Amino acid sequence: YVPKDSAFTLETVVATAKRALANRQTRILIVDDTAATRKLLAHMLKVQQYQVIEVGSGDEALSVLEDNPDIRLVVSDYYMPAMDGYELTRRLRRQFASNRLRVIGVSSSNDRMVSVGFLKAGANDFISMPFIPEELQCRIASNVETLEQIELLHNLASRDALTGLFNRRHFFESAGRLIEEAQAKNLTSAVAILDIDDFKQLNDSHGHDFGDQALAKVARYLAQSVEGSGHLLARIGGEEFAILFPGLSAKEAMRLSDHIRLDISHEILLVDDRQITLTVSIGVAEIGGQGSLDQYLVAADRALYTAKHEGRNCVRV
Ligand code: GH3
Ligand code: MG
Ligand code: MG
Ligand code: MG
Repeated sequence: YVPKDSAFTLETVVATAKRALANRQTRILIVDDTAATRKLLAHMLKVQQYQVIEVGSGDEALSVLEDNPDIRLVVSDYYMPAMDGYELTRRLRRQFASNRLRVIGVSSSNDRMVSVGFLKAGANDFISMPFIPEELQCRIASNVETLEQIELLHNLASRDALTGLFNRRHFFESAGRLIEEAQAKNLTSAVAILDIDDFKQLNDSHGHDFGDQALAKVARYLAQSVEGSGHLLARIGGEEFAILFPGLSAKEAMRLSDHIRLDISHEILLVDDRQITLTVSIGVAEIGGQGSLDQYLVAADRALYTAKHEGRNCVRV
């Protein structure tokens, strides 16, 4: 079920991801000690609209990759004087999983074991030289497609189907890293749990589908309020959302949360041609010391309980 006219439905998320993938020019690194081969490979790929970087050794390849994390594919020669293609592939695999970086070996050796050596070292594919241009292009395209499919799946797995917001799984996966980054700068973070007030009543009076659409509207509204802020928003339960405020104190998070609360209470939501208003209650907790995210969420949940108890449509810490 996809709610009407929400900018954050799963369908639009998928469409946006696909468009982004189609527009992105995949960056490819070519590693070969022979300049002529390098140029030939680079030319064949550039005519296919790929962005190509060329280097002459394994060491250069490693340092270029370090500076260019957006390189997604490496085409490596086998025989090179200092570090051969197997060794480069093994080193790459220690740093980058196959779902992040594809490696394709190339060699003009007549020894068919070279392709086996590359695959054993962790390469995804192999091309014999002299290559047929179509074969090169097809193998590159197929590896790029695999990367794109992985990215699309990753995107889908981190989203909630009704609202298109990040889901609980993604929230827990990402929050830890954001909190640690803030801690490294000696900053606290804060977390808020938002729960729609009397939502059961809305379902009871208008039906579950109507409730779903209202939820999608609130989600869209929340997404707009955190857009570009660096705050992490997710739908963590039925009509519950969480926002992580990395690097903020509870006081700052409360101020922002109260803005959101007030704005939602003033917003007239158009659901199924009906105008409704909703309110939310919010519990905030500061993330300071060594506790786990779970513990802080429990604290935020307690604050939320207090907010509900003290009349709803308010923020408590
Ligand atoms: P309170 O102000 O105390 O939060 O009251 P409430 O009615 O919102 O709270 P309660 O937790 O008792 O009920 C939440 C309701 O939200 C129950 C459930 O039917 C509804 N709900 C949860 N997830 C969904 C959903 O995905 N779609 C719809 N339509 N309703 C949902
Ligand atoms: Mg060579
Ligand atoms: Mg609830
Ligand atoms: Mg509720």
